Amino acid sequence: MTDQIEVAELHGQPVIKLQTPDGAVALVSLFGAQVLSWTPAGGEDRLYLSPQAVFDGRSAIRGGVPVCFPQFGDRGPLPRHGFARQRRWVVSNTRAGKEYAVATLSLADDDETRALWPHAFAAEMSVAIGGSRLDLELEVTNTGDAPFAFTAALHTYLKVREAEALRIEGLRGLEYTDAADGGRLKKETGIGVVIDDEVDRIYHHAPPTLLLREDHRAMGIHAENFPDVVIWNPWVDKCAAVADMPADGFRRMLCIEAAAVREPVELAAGASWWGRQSLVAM
Ligand code: TA6
Repeated sequence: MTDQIEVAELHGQPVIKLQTPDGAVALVSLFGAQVLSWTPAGGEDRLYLSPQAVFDGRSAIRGGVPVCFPQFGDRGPLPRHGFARQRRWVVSNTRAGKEYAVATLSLADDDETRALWPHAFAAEMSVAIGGSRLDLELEVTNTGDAPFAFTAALHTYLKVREAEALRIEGLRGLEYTDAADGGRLKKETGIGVVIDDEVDRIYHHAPPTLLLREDHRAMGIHAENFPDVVIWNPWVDKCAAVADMPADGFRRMLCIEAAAVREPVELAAGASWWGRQSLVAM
């Protein structure tokens, strides 16, 4: 590795630490290929990591950017959000330059994954930082000889100053599935989505760029090849029922997830798919 990329530990779990000369830093857990922390140059950590997150190398880690693959949520027979977030990935590539640092982690099928999901695959998660940007890319290749389908998401937990005081722009006019209201299909009418109750929505055919506005700061969120965007905040009651989050944790987080959920991705033998989410701190 380079002096900008090193192996470190967080709560006893191995992480890759990426740094750039301008002061940007990210921590990526090998468990789940999960970004746990991202501080843009000259800024503060913009990802939420629950102070009650469990780091036992088995449980899903609450916060950062969990990789949901090959199943989003409960939309299928697999464990919730698939198995990728609870597998140990390996570092397959690292690169760094004056303005960037990037690490790629890989996961392939093995006896355990095939027992859950009988397909041969290779997944790569690339994490790049530099300046005010975080670029995340998930690539999936069908390494078997039969087609398969999957759903996926980058389940990004953004750290917010006060959930009730933010606004998400760019979703007006979109259809969404309201998972907090029995999965009803609705249409977004608000200019900006605000959080003042439980929100668990899958917006379809999302535009490539959204803006999260907060008091005195903002975040640009750009997605490619992920047609859906999931907005999630558990609010008071659901948050109280989440064991690895403090009771007031919902005030400090908002998930804005780049997702491919409504239409599963179909991959022919030998074919690859990739999806990307970029965050730009402002
Ligand atoms: O992406 C939103 C969601 O599917 C919610 O329904 C919510 O329960 C959340 O993910 C967290 O899931 P988890 O399995 O990590 O507790």
